[in-house]
Amino acid sequence: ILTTTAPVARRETQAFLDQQHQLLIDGQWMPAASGKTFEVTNPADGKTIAEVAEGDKADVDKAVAAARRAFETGPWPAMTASERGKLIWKLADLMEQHIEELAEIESLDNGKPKAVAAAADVPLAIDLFRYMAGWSTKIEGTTIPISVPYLEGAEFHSYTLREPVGVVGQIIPWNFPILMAAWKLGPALATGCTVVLKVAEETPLSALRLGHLIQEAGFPPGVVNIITGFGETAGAALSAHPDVDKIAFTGSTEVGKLIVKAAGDTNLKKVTLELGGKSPNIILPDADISAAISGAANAIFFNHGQCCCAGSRLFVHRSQYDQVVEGVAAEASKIKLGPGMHPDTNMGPMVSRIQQDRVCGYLDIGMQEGAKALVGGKRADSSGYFVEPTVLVDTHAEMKVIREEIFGPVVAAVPFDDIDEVIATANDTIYGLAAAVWTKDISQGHRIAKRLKAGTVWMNCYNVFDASLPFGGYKQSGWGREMGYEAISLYTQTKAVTLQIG
Ligand code: TXE
Repeated sequence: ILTTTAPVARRETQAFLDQQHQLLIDGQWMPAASGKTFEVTNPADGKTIAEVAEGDKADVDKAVAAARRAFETGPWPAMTASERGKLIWKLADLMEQHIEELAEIESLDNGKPKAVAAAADVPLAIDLFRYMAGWSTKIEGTTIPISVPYLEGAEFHSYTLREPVGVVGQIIPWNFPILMAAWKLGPALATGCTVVLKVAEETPLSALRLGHLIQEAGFPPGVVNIITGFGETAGAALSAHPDVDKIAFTGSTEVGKLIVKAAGDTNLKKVTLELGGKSPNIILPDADISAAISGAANAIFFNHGQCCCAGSRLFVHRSQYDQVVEGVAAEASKIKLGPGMHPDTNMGPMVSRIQQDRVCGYLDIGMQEGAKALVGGKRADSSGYFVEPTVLVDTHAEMKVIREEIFGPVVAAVPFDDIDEVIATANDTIYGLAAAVWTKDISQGHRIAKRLKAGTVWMNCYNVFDASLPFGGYKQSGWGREMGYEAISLYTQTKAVTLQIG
């Protein structure tokens, strides 16, 4: 672990952290109705960096009422699609002016290297908003020729309208705080919905900063409301709220199921879910081995393995197995752990003590069940929540480290002998978020891509994202898709209008 002191945050970042952090409801910053607050810590050293309002059901009720008002009356529904698009674009411009500050907030709050947040998280969020700003003016219905058998001779004109679903509750996790906020807010705003955003309790800060920029951009009050608070209180109140038309959730499969249940028990609100994964990364014998090795390391170690699409199961053809596994282990041992603010840090801490314990718990169980760590295998000795990048071998199909999502920098390597076998094993999971295949035989690659049960398949690459590419899961990795036109379609609903002519 890099022990030299990391640079302090810039003046504007520190000034933001020192503020009193409140809830954004109806265009106003306000304390929680209960008056409660909670502390936000820097996972690199466990120290408190900010204190935020602890919103719960009473605040969610207020926020939903504000979002409802903003959806039904006032400036937002009267705005043209072009005006909405301009506001979203303006928000992206404002974010661009604050990249460094947003990246620092993200690094201090989540633990990720500032350089990564400045090169990936924040620019991807900006790009998402611009992409979605473009969609606002392109949401169209169709005209449909109809002939009704029991009304012979009658003439009709039928068309569809694509209308916003309404008031949307959005619940996001801590692994990519600002990017997840963008993935959720972008399509909601482009389609004319209004939002109550419940951010993760571990990482509320960048979304709060975004809230200030949303106000600066000029969004009408109530269009975006931001609640900081806990899942069991604020999150649960939002998902059970009778006046919320849709919940968009990213998080654990376990909580995803609670959201579906809450929707079913209340108003059958629409639900989209982006949940866990246990993504297979398959290296065929003819692959470019050095590219595959660094790709496999990136697949699992990017964002400290705290990615829903992390390549956590590495399948390598037996003929290349030793070389690849040793190569990935060598990459792992080169990774410098340190505070996200340190310029030499390659990997920061886990987001929280809980997450560190969860990951280390999996490592312990894995070793008890017979797995061996070629490199890593334990927490790093520090007051921060660090876990050593780990490559596990000697695993077998029934181990927890093979079956369950670890959500840390831990890859389990498994050798295979033939393609049918590896596809069957790769698909032998309750999840289906992402998968990858490395080969020079492109036809073979496409054939395998078709057979993998996953919402994303990467070929000769990993972790490639674009605002225009739909992202989401097969099986228990979720419902619906984020980004691309699919996200727009999931924030709208279709109305069929029919006129009898003459
Ligand atoms: O997730 P939670 P946690 C997976 C990953 C990780 C595990 C647990 O395997 O180890 O989940 O992480 C809110 N009603 N992923 O505990 O609890 C919560 O406040 C409504 C995968 O952090 O699912 C937060 O805002 N909301 C994942 C959000 O749900 C509730 C990203 C996510 O928290 C709630 C994160 C409730 N009853 C974790 N309980 C991915 N798909 O990327 C909690 N929340």
